[in-house]
Amino acid sequence: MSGLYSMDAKEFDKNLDLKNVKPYGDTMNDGKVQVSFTLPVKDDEQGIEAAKLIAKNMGLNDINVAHHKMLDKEFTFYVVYGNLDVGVNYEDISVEVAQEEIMDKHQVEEYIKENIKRDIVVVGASTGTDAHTVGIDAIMNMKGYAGNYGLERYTGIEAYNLGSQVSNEEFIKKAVEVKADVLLVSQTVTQKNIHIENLINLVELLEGEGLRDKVVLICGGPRISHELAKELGYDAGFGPGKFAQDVASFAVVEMINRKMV
Ligand code: B12
Repeated sequence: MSGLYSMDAKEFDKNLDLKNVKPYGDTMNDGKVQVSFTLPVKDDEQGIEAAKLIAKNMGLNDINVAHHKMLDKEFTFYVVYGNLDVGVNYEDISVEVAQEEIMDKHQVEEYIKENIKRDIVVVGASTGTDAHTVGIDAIMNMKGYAGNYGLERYTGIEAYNLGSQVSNEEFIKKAVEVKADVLLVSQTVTQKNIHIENLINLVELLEGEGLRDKVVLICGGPRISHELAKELGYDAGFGPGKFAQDVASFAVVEMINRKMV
């Protein structure tokens, strides 16, 4: 065979360089990415060209608008493929995580029994104007999420899930009433940074009432990272792909570290 068909797989770059990691598409270091976005323009040739230029401004080469679909008369959705030439130094990256060692449900229950020696009280809610309940339910509800039981099922945890659109004042009132050890706040809507304002407001109210140091304060949601949570005055933050055992592992160890028992 000759030409294109005789190309040997060995000709492709196979070298993984962790000091310059690039997206992987078909072969190592090809830098292939897919991005999608909406432009407030008509779905026509001019719009497609605009989408290509946007991708170019993002630093992509070899650009291909793979899909364009009218959402409304003046709005179009684009899916664009391209190559990225620049990589990142993976070895230089360090990320602070809430808890290095995650216990499973059984281990958390044993930890509470052996170290805390009483039930711990957890109060959670989706606070402020936020109506999204699925995140806090995933962490707290008996049936849990994606095969991971929620805190309500844990022996040694007394869990109160207040639901959504709970004001910070109501949230604190319930926490005081049930003598909460751990507060869990879920925030999903981030438009105009509304989640930041609401999360900060809760910390300020807790500080005002002299309660901040008496609880383990944790937030979570699709745009929450541990780093952001710490910045806002929380003890920990959890984003997508985190489950009850992640939160519980952090909370029980934090209670012991802070001598809250
Ligand atoms: C379902 C849904 C709704 C439902 C909610 C119903 C309900 N009972 O929850 C309804 C229709 C009510 C709704 C309304 C709105 N929604 Co909505 N919604 C969604 C949708 C489709 C799914 C969210 C979800 O359930 N995810 C599944 C859960 C399991 O994931 P999660 O929340 O990330 O939770 C995980 C982690 O983040 C973490 N976690 C979450 N919370 C917590 C808390 C703690 C303590 C811890 C430790 C961990 C943790 O653990 C979970 C499990 O791993 C998303 C789009 C999407 N596909 O994500 C939009 C989305 C969240 N909604 C959005 C918007 C804009 C709205 C509205 C403003 C729309 C409008 N203009 O009216 C309103 C807001 C209403 C309000 N006042 O809050 C935007 C948010 C954009 C943004 N970043 O701000 C999204 C992203 C859609 C989009 N692409 O525009 N929505």
